[in-house]
This record gives sequence, C-alpha cells and structure tokens, in this order.
Amino acid sequence: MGEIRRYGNILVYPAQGRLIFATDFHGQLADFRRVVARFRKRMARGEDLYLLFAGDFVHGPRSNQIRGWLKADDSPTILRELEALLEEFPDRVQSLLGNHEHGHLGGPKTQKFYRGIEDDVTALEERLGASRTAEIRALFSSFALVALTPCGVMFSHAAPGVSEATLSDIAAARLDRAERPVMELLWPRVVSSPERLDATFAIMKFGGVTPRIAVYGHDVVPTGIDRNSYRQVVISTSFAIPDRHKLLLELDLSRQYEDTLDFREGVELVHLYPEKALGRPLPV
Ligand SMILES: [Mn+2]
Repeated sequence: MGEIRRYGNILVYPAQGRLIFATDFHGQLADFRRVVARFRKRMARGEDLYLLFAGDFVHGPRSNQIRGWLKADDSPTILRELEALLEEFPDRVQSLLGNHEHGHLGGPKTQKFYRGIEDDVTALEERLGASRTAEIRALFSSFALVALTPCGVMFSHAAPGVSEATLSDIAAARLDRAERPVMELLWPRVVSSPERLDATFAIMKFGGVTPRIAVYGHDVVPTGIDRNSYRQVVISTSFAIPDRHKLLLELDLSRQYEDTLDFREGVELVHLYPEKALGRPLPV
C-alpha cells in the first residue's frame, strides 16, 4: 500500500487506492456522519481507501435561519467527531483548510451567518469557550492547503487561482495570516481565465505530475456539481443543497483523469443519499 507524503501545507497521494472527497459541511452533522459511516464501512472491508475533506466544517445557520435544506449548526459536534476520526485513521483521513477555519487562525473573520451581528468566528468561539477554542485552533493549524495526486487531479478548498507563488511558498505559507497564496487558495469561486489555470497547474507540478483538473468546494452548487469546465469543477457535498443532489467525488488513484468528462455518474460522482437521488440504494 502507498502512503501520503506531506510537504508543509501540501499533501501528495500515492498512485494506488481510492480517494473519497467531501467538502463544506458548515455544521450539517447528518451529512458529515453519512460520509464517515461510508468510509468506516469500507475500511472495515479492508479497502485501500482515503478520505479527504476540503474544509468549511464550521459555521452554520443561526436558529432563525434554519429552514428547508439548512439544518441546525452542529459545528462543535462535527469537530469532536472529526478529531476522533483523524486520531483513528491518521494515515487515511486528511483535511484541507477552508476559509471558515482560516478565520479562527488569523484569516478574515467570515460573516456568512452573523452578518450585522458579529461574525461567525466570534460566535463559534464564544459557544466553545476558551479552552476548546484553543483545541480547535490547533486542529485547524494541522490542516493542509493543497492535495496533489498522480492521477492528474489537484484539490483545494476554493478555486486555486494562484498567481506568483512557487510550490515551496505554498508549502511554507503561514496559516495564521492572510498572506496572498493562502488567500488565493481559500477564496476564489472560479479560476477566472484559462491562462490563470495553466499557471496554477504549472506551479503545482510535483514528482513529474502536472495537474490537469482542479477540484474544490467553497461555492454552493445546487445540483452538487458545476460541470461548466473540463478542467475545474466544484463539488457540493452538504451545505444548502437538497439531499438528492449532495455529492461525493471518488477517484481511483491508480488511473489517469484527463478532464472532468472522465468523472462518471455513479463511479466518480457518488450521491451522498442515493436512495433519494435514484430511488434505490447503491450497494455501499
Ligand atoms: Mn468556503
């Protein structure tokens, strides 16, 4: 079996096994548990499996914002269960930093739910108390910024519109500040031009592999996936979309993906709630 190598803020996956990618829970506990249950079940069967999150576990709706697909904010429970999962599977479960976690380390304090009141970071830290806040800051400090795979796919929290940084700048970037390469990986909703994407992929070349596809979360795609590009794709696993559209990406790390058309429904694109999406359960 292979193993993940880590160079500062960069994770590099092996060319074998399967990788499940899920992102952007924003305190939606049932979705998080569903992903974890799937992972545990398959690990118990002895699969060579990895689970990669792309951050934004925290900050959910205020009580008066709960309606429709927005469930109560269970961020504190998600973080507890995430810590337990990371402890149980240190070589198999990883997370990238989201902009909402970055706010707890020194990045901009997000105002997704607490706009006009305070901010999401302060609200959660008050809820957690001082000692627990210190623990979750330590947890977030351990997150990576980018995950690279030999199959041609790179992962980040947001659209990776990196401009001038080198790979070693990104590997060494401090997470407790709002430095440019960090902000360029945590905030854009799309890479704005083909040239910018080419430049990012060139920067992310590692071990002879230049990424061909960027996969990220951050934005909310109501249908679970934004397929507007062959080279970059948003996956929505949880927050603010109907259960029937909640989506995981699952890759075979031993193969090569040339463009997003290689992501097939039911193979790479896996419904979180297949029984709601397809009217029947999938085998796993
Ligand atoms: Mn985000």
